Amino acid sequence: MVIEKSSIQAFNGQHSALHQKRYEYTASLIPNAEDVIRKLMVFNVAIPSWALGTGGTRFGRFSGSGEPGTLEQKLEDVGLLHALNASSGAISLHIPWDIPRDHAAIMQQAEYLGIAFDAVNSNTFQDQKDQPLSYKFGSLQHVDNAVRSQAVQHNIDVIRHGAALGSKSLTVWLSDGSCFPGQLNFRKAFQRTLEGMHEIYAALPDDWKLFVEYKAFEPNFYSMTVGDWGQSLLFSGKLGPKAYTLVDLGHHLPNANIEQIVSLLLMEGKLGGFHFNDSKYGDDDLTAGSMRPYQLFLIFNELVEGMDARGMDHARDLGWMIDASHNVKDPLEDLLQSVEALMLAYAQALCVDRAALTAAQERNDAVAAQEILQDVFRTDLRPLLAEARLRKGAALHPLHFFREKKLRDALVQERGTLNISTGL
Ligand SMILES: [Mn+2]
Repeated sequence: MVIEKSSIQAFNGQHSALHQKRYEYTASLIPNAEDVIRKLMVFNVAIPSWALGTGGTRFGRFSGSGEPGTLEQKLEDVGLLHALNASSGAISLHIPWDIPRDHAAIMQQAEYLGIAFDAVNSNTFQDQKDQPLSYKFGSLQHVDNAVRSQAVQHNIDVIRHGAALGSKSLTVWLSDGSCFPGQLNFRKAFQRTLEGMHEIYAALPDDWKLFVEYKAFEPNFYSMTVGDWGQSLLFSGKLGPKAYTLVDLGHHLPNANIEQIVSLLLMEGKLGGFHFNDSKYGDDDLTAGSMRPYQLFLIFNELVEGMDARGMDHARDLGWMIDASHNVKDPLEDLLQSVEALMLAYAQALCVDRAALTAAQERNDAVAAQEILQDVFRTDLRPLLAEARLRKGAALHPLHFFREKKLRDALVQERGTLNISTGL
């Protein structure tokens, strides 16, 4: 399904008078409003191919209707999101759930939709049909060299698929670890994993990055072989300059100070990218910004400060991805909400009075520092986001448009009710 530009323009026309009023007022409050809008216009968050269908838990999955059943349909869905918000111009593929059959055709479709291929993701946390050896006791950490080789080869295959599509990075998330004390020799598991990672690293094209994602627990409940940012940093440091740590917001123990982690990884030049989501308890895979919007803002505040300190390009130098699972919401509506929350947190971070904050820090003025941050956080910047969309020909209110035009009903009409998406 392709959204006609004229349909978006007509929708925007209906809402333009109110938007103009709100925008002018907001811009009058923000000294660098034009700069913020320019940066928002070039910022994109990659959509994971596995989040376009309804997700599930180990207890059940309640599939929706009109889900994308093929990679082509997944690209169409991302194209639809991007047409509405102008900020979802990339897709992050998961192999083997989304193996392209015809790379050239897929690239042509993506180009038509204005979609780039972000990081490709390998999967050694499940056994696939026809796979000779099992990952039940890990992949790269496995005591059996044959299992480790199989996992290495899979990652190299994923790189090949990505390279054929113009991807520039591989994300490796390992479920390796142990469920019981004594099950695993931690040091040997680390060393075996490192050895495998070296082989994968050696297969990276020159202009590629390897993202080492960590997770505190689940599916292993006693130890994870890449369990936290320190362990990930150890791996990425030992691997070399193309290896980076990837931060998934849901992969920490409760109350972790993620903004501080981000700041220090940036300082070391080892922050590679993000998986955005939100959580109340653990890896809950909820909509970004739905639980802790202030924390999301604080994370972006450190990102902007840290990237500016290193002269980095906000839009291009880090990998920005969503990693979420939509169990009860329409996946497309949920993704629109997530991207909006991320753009808002980014806009807020861009509006922080950096000089005033630094001055407050230098005089140990905790009260002023809090006021500076909370003043921005409590200012409604949504009109700046809408203005950035308007200037790019996207919808003033993507979610309203999606509902008003009954886009899910149209997808169900087109695809039927039984189409089930591959993914979590
Ligand atoms: Mn993730």
